[in-house]
Amino acid sequence: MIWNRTAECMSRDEREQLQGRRLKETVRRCYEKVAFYRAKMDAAGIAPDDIRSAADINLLPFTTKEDLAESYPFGMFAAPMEDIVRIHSSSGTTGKPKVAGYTKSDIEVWAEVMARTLSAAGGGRKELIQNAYGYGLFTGGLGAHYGAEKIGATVIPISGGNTKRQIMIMQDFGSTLLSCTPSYALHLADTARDMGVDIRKLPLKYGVFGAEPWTESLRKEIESKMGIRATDIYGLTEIIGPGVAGECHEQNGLHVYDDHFLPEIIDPVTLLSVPAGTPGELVFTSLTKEAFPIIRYRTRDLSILNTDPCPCGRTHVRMGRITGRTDDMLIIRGVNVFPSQIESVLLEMDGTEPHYLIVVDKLNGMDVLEVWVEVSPKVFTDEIKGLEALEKKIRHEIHNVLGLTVSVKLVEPKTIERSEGKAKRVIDKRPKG
Ligand code: DLL
Repeated sequence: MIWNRTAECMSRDEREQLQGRRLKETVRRCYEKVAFYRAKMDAAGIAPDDIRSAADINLLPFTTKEDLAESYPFGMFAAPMEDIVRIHSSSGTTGKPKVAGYTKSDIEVWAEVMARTLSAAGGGRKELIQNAYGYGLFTGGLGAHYGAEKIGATVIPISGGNTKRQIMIMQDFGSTLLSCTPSYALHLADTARDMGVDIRKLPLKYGVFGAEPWTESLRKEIESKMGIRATDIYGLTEIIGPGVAGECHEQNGLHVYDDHFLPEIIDPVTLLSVPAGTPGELVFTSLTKEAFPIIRYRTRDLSILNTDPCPCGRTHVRMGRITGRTDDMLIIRGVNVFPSQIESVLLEMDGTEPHYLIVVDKLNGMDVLEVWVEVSPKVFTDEIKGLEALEKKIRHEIHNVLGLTVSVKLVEPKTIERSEGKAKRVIDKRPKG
């Protein structure tokens, strides 16, 4: 279902006009209220009046994660604290967390884009939404919660974790839509199987999965294990949280809610904008946020934009699934490696489970990459010969994709730690610097 036909299906021209007007307001707000933007724009010789249309976005300087760290926690806020009704932050595994503030109007915008995302995924008033994104400072739980209420669905605010209870609730309440990270969805599916519950026979129909990178193969795996349609949802704390973009039933790219968030792709080396259809780093400018407006934010997420019309009728620009992050990219003996490339190989392989870990280290000055992968219980009980053949096959396939020789360690079922939120797939033990 299309939640807001006026906004989601307007003509490209109309939307560009709207983006232009909103961009002008945002730039003026930033310039007047945030010292950081005023200083940056002054240094670049740009005044708010120089911005006349959405195309003028190119004139503006970028904002980076480092800029946010310097203004931690509230330095980028453009509204007085008494107008800010909520604060969220990212987990901040590297350095200080990123902090976002919301006015009442920002919360309303967020609920709106989440309502669009959940509707696009299949959600409606009749759905029972088991929201297993974590509630708390993380944006996932409350973001999805407000969207679910806005569409009039029934929310089960179960949050992440307590996996067996999740399965019990799913059975007893008859949840029809599950929202969580894809890695947690997989863990839920496996736990259900161990409990003797066949999720495919339950009322569950839809999954709205995001907050971490996942591949098309993992989608297929989850869809078949759960008997659902799984769609991708993207977002980040700095822009609003979940709901910056979401997939529809076509499952062919995520509709970017570009009446609220203006996307660009840049070449991460030259920092120049590239046309739709060229892969690169995603950059977003918020168009309607009050408390924490943000201009040309470099996400470090790698994607591609697609302006072709979608058969669903929505006219938003679409972004491809995130293929990696500029800072996720491992450089192994000079070869660029994205964890998603390894995931795709593993998921195509018979005899392995979709649970893996990439361990990188330096041995005698050489980078070494080891892929740990769980084998399925059946294969594990096979003879050694079978295991050796499987290991060799994986090594060979990875070599085909990456052009790199890696070592493969087959591990027993259930030895790799399961995640209840964002999975950690890479352990880099190499000394920093
Ligand atoms: O993860 C917001 C979110 C919650 C999105 C629930 C979707 C669902 P952060 O914790 O700030 O916010 O992390 C943002 O997570 O820059 C990406 O690198 C990654 N990410 C988010 N969604 C996807 C996705 C939330 N669908 C960072 N595919 C982003 C790949 C994703 N990566």
